[in-house]
Amino acid sequence: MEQDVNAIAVVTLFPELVMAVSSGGVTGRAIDKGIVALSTFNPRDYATDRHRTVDDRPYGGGPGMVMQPGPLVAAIDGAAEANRSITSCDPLVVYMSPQGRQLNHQLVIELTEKRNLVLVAGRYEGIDERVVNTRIDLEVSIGDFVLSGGELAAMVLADALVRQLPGVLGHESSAEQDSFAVDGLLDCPHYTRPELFNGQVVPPVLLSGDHAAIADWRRMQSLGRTKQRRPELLNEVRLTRKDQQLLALYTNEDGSKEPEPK
Ligand code: 9D3
Repeated sequence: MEQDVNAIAVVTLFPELVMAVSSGGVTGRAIDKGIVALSTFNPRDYATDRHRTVDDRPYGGGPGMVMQPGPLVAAIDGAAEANRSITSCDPLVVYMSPQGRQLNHQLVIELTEKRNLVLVAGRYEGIDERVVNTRIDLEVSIGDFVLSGGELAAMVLADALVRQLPGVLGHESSAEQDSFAVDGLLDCPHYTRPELFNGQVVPPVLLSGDHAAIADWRRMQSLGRTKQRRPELLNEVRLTRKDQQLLALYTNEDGSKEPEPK
């Protein structure tokens, strides 16, 4: 039995869409390294009728179709058991759903604790509520906008999760360096060569070689941009006196200074 593997199984009618996560990038490398096992389970493979039906009309009428409980539960149970044989852990079954708890960094971190994850991606109008009642531990939404199904949401969650697992990122870009992980602030601006591009120069401090001044400038940019763009995030952050000084010195992107609070 393998140790230290995180098994993520996605229950989906569109497995080829979900497996795009495994080709390339940080998540692809994590799979190649054996840190994560990603698999898909298709309810259609568990359908028992001649046409492999997985959806039916909603009781009570109305538009669209609903995923039938039979093939879906069989696929979820198959996924949970396959993950158990990889991890020896009990599953957490997550339904990607517009009615779910909205995904954020905190929830991603919570889910990295679960070695056996089954992500259920719905299609049509959704899944039969009795599947939610009997199989789903948690419902997760990725935000207040309408997708065509749960697959992209499951991929978003899988990507965010995998990059937090130990050994996935090199220390040059460790997960702790991420925006929202460095005490909940937005990232600072980045520059690379050339020094002059389309009439715009690189902020001189970044060319100064003064590492303390560079760190201060980056911190100031993070603080200032967070205050400008996502002020609500600052309510969750404890600012040092130095932070408050840097924030007071911050100049907006339009060159104007922050208006002083009255
Ligand atoms: C237009 C259909 N809507 C009728 C009022 C309901 C609806 C059903 C199925 C809306 C979206 C979906 C498919 N979405 C997901 O499966 C989904 C989702 C999303 O749409 N937004 C944010 N997070 C998620 S997680 C899964």
